[in-house]
Amino acid sequence: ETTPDLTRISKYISLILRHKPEVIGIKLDTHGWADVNALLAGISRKYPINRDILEEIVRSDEKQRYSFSEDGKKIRANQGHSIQVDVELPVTEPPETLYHGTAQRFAASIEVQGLLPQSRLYVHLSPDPETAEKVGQRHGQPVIYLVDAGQMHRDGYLFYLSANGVWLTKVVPAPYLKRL
Ligand code: HQG
Repeated sequence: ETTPDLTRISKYISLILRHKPEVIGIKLDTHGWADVNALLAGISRKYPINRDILEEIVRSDEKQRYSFSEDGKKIRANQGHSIQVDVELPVTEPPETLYHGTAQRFAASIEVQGLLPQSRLYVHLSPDPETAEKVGQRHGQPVIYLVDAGQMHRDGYLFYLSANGVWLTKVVPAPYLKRL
């Protein structure tokens, strides 16, 4: 379990590694990697941190949001980016059904437009309804959709599985959605 302080630092790391590396004046490479020493130097202007604390955050993260490179010199977010990076997600055959949790207030729009990636690179899908409910709760009164991933796959849509078990796809057209 991460302490509240580590959670705050982890949120800052998510901001940097997924959305705005410029807040600490660093750049991500094309595969989303940041230099660990540059990240530590940047974060330390705001929060006390060192390599051990960073390793503890990565190790204990309940969603396994980050990975170190094999040599330990680089770090990246496994998914969730809004900036254009290629984290080398493997194209993976999805299970027949995946789930998407969202808020009630988005339902009308989703049922017309389908699921769109909005500010992120992909639509995020969950492997089970319990996880989807947690994702939906972040936005308000949760609503869960069943995604006919098997049919999408047969129709040629690509699915990717992130290193931390989140399913990603570019869009989910409305006909593949069913409200749970
Ligand atoms: C909604 C968390 C209206 C969509 C989670 C969602 C996830 C539409 C919101 C990850 C729409 C975008 C991503 C449409 C989609 N009309 N609303 N046509 N299409 N939406 O946060 O999936 O803790 O970008 O339903 O666990 O909620 O950050 O996506 O409600 O894996 O690591 O637009 O973030 O992980 O919201 O969450 P988000 P998300 P972390």
